[in-house]
Amino acid sequence: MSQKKTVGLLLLVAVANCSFSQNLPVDKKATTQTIHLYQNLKRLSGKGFLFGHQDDLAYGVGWKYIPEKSDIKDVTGDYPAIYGWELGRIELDHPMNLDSVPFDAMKKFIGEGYARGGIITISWHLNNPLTGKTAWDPAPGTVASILPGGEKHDLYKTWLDRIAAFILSLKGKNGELIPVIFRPFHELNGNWFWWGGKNCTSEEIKKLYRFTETYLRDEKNVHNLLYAFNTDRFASKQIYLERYPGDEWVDIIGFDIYQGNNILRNEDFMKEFDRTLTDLEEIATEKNKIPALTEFGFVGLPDSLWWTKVFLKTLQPHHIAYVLGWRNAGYTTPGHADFYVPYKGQASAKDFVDFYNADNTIFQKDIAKEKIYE
Ligand code: BMA
Repeated sequence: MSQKKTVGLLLLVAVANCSFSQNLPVDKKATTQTIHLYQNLKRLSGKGFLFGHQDDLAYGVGWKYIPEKSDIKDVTGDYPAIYGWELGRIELDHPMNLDSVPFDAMKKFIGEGYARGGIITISWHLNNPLTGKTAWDPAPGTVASILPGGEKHDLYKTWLDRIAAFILSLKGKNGELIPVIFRPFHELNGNWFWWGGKNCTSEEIKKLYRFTETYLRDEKNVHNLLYAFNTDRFASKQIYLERYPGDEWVDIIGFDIYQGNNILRNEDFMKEFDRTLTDLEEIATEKNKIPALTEFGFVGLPDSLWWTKVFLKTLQPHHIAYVLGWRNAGYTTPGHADFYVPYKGQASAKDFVDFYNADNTIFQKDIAKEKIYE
């Protein structure tokens, strides 16, 4: 081959490599199914958005652990496309998480959702490693204490060992590892968690994010994770990016937003939601990341038309890959509603069916057709 031809061929390979690598997750050793999940999430972002629900198969309003039951299925006849789960307390080797979901049962539910062609995402409200209290104990110095050189660093590594063991135990029917969207240190711009806002510096949390990922990937050989970076509501793109660990550490970018707590009126919610979605999508385009609404909800769903007139109406012009409704804990104390998707007979259930039937919402039956792991 002439020198000219060789150079030409090398150039071609380099260009092909370069554009290909932009369509790969940040873990260079990600499993085949994880790569496919990433690429299909990207592909589907333009088409519609996947609907997800936290703890969907474990319990709902008025029930717990009934095989194949789901509040979403009771209302629509279909399961969600995304299943959210929570690992808080696994770090302590407890048999169940902070919401009393046994990890063994969770593993089974994860297998079921994956077998149906659904997607798994996992959050982690890990305890405070410095004080031994909960995730909501914002003691100063906690993040610094678990970074390399810190007094609780070795303890934190044992916690990550348990996370790794769980993630590596998730297998499909052919023994393949089940891909998981992992979103550690969520809502990190708020002040309520020990890893959040003013409770540590931006540099500290970025270091922690990078350490966590490096340890899981390079020490524990975990290669079935996509990494989701996620804030709470945010005031500007600049604020969103203050604690962002860097493009080479993140696959999915998202934020959490709730109506009911501090945004009461539909109009105010819609305005804020639309602006944050626009900001997120701009960042996602600039950085070539997948945008997602990593948690949302209107506590108790008092507005019977909320799904179509507020939520869908605002989402429609956007290109978010998925949305995750928070857990249906039920009526935790009499009269105190703690649920975010409708159950059968709930005031917004009928409207949720219209939402389900809209062209751009994707639930289980639709996602199964997409064969996202192939
Ligand atoms: C929070 C609430 C808590 C729960 C935690 C972890 O936002 O729903 O009740 O313990 O998530 O799932």
